[in-house]
Amino acid sequence: MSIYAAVDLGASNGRVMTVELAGDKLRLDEAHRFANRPVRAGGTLHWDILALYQGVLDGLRKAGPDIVSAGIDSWAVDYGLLDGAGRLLGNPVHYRDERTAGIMERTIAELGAATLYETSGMQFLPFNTIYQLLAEGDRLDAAHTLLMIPDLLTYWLTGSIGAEATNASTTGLYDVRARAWAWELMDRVGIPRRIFPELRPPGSPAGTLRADLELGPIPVTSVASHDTASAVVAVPAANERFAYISSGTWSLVGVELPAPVLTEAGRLANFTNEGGVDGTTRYLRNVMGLWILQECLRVWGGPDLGELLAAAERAPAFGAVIDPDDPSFLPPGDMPARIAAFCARTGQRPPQSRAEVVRCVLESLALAYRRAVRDAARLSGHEVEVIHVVGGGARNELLCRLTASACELPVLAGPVEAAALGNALVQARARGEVGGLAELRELVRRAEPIAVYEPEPASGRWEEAEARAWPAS
Ligand code: LFR
Repeated sequence: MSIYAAVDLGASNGRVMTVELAGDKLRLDEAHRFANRPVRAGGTLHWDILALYQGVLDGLRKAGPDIVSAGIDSWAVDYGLLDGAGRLLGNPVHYRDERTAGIMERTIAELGAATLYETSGMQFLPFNTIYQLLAEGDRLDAAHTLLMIPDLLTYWLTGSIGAEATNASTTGLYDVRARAWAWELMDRVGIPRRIFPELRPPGSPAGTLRADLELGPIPVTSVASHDTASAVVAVPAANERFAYISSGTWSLVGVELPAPVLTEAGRLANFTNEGGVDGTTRYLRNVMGLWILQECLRVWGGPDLGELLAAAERAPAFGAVIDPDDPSFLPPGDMPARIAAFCARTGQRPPQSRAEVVRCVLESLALAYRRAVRDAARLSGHEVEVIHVVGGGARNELLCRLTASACELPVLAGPVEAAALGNALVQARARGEVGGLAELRELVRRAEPIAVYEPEPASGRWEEAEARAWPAS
């Protein structure tokens, strides 16, 4: 029996889970959970990286001395910069900070969207690392090393420096076909090559815990450190013909492919090619996700989510719908007001009550999923028979039901802690305890409860609603 510690950092909280593997049995327990509270200081929105690191340390302590290894995954695109002595230069900035405003557009105007996409295969999101680095300006002069968030925390734990590949693939400075840093693209945009450490494939050793932590000489593994990559490892799929929705603050909606798809049609549909384990590609689109609902709850002063969802269930179906990916929903703020503004722009009566707002958000997400699943299948030629929903959103029964009906496909929901499971399974594999992706997925399928949602018969109402939120398409 082996116990792994999986550190999974999300946009609203971090978790340290222990995953026990004994033969073909898996057991998942939460050792520690802590809030991730971004801090606005001097007009810039930051991550509180030291609080996160402290949470990781507390969690590893609680996970206990019996763990055989540890690994960290987190959201993507964000980073810390180190000076030549390995000291952090400034607190990492949150990708939702507005310092990147206009930079993506300027870069596209200078280089052409096709050039950027051909190399990186990345969808165009204003916060991609490449645009954040361009926003740094001459602050980059002092930088010696760039470390993505999980690599930075790993460095503090072990002293070992490297760039884990699944997360590197989200920078926009990674050559998705060569699976290497895109040196020439860096030269063209003027980002110094010297700051990028050597790449590490997921599953690589990343040192052992420093002695001064007094946690024992536990090995750390560079897992699939982009949380979405880890979550997709733990999709309990029985065969390849599936789409996934990794559902948390974001919803990452797409298919798993053996190679990237770099077509113009895919670029125009804003599909991304992110690196996965075993050379797989996650061909997906970012859908704004439960973020919109989380921000509504914050603005409303934190009402009970269960009660609101029950009220949303009873609210009238197919009222107003929004395009969740409208740029107005990206920064933190008053989402109910922004939803009303979107409805006014598209000639719809805004939702009146909180329950109607929640219903509007969930139906709109289901519609965005329908569009993304269909686009993913069409653009890649990959057949989809079932949708796996993993992550916290798998708990949202109403959303899962709406998703099945909107997509006209069965939805299999679970596991909720997919990222932590995927994280631990890659560690187990690095120790030679388990085999290929199919075997990992079978372990999850046997161990974790999965809820099944069948679609309601097609009624034409989703098409009608889609035309209201996406009038141009
Ligand atoms: C999900 C996620 C997405 C990424 C977004 C920002 O947690 O990692 O995959 O696009 O966060 O980093």
